[in-house]
Amino acid sequence: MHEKTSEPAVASVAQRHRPPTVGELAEGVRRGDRSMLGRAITLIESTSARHENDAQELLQKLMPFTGKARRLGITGVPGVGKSTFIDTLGMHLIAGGHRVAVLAIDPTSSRSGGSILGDKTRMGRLGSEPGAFIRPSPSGGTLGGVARRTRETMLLCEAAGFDVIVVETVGVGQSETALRGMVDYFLLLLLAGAGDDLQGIKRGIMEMADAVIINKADGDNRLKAEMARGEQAMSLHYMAPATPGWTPPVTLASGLTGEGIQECWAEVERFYRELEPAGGIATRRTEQARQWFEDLIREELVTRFRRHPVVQQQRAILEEAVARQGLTPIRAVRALFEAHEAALAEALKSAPDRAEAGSTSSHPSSI
Ligand SMILES: Nc1nc2c(ncn2[C@@H]2O[C@H](COP(=O)(O)OP(=O)(O)OP(=O)(O)O)[C@@H](O)[C@H]2O)c(=O)[nH]1
Ligand SMILES: [Mg+2]
Repeated sequence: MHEKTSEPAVASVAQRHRPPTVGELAEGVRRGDRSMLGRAITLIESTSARHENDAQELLQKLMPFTGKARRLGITGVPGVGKSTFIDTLGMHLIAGGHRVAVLAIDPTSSRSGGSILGDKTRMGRLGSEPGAFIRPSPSGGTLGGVARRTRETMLLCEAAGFDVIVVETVGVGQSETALRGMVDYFLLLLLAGAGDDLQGIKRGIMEMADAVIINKADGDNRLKAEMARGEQAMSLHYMAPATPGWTPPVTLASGLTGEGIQECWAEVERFYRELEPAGGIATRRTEQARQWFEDLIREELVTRFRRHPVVQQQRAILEEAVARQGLTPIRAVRALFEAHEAALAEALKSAPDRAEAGSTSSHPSSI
């Protein structure tokens, strides 16, 4: 008797203290449980190699439930009003019955104050909506790493039933190129009268945009914004469109007053309406997945190569030879690869199963 009553209590205590299994996480995400989604993202973001298998198993389980969201990217220089814009757009979408997830790519972790705090305060309204989910990117890490986790986080959010994913990034470096590679529709926010150079907006970023929005078109800024619209439309006119068959609209908006936000969303809807039937979105996503695969191969190759003990040892010697003994870098690189290949061949001979020495899985505790 006594044992029977105490057993469930023990089990529930144990359950409370152990982390959820991959299966439980997958189930929780599918239910749209935001706290389970948060934990799932934390697992994906973990840089510890021992979490990697679980993270990938979780993703694999959830893959069939991904792909149904509208994927939007928003970029623009710091302070252009991205977060405020997303807050207002998000509220508009929630009112229309959508579920919105907002993510951020921020490889510039050293920015004082960090955009994490800023985004918390500037997406205040959206942040307290049950139909919304806001997740800043982890600070630090390489752009490739941050972008990879953002991409995987996006998939988790889709599996959790969010039907609009908005990713924000600061348009000052390479992060907007990474973002372009993971969204369907790419929005560039500009300020009127700041001058293209001042805004740090390069022609390359303009060329990636599916829509250009002159933001903060309120109060005294309105007239200037009208003029800027004409100028931007003119410069876009001479560029190849980012999406074949789609002419990027240039519109005015204010995240503060909400003016132009509805029109902006109407353009997004028109984009899908026009492109989806002809397979334009599917083609873009297939190409993005191919590119992602390609990027991961490159990343994995570099990581494995650099981590190999023979490479590490030989590299130091060869570096010295290049610096002090006039060895040409090309010959040094060849010597390094030959040493690596010889080590792999040797390992294969002595233990065929462990020929992958230096790989993530065979050295789980090495990072
Ligand atoms: N007048 C006006 N001010 C705005 C508007 N949108 C944002 N602001 C102000 O501009 C400042 C920056 O806004 P954010 O939304 O944080 O800009 P952001 O582009 O997300 O900034 P970072 O994340 O730091 O790159 C804040 O002081 C906002 O109150 C707008 O539509 N009109
Ligand atoms: Mg912001």
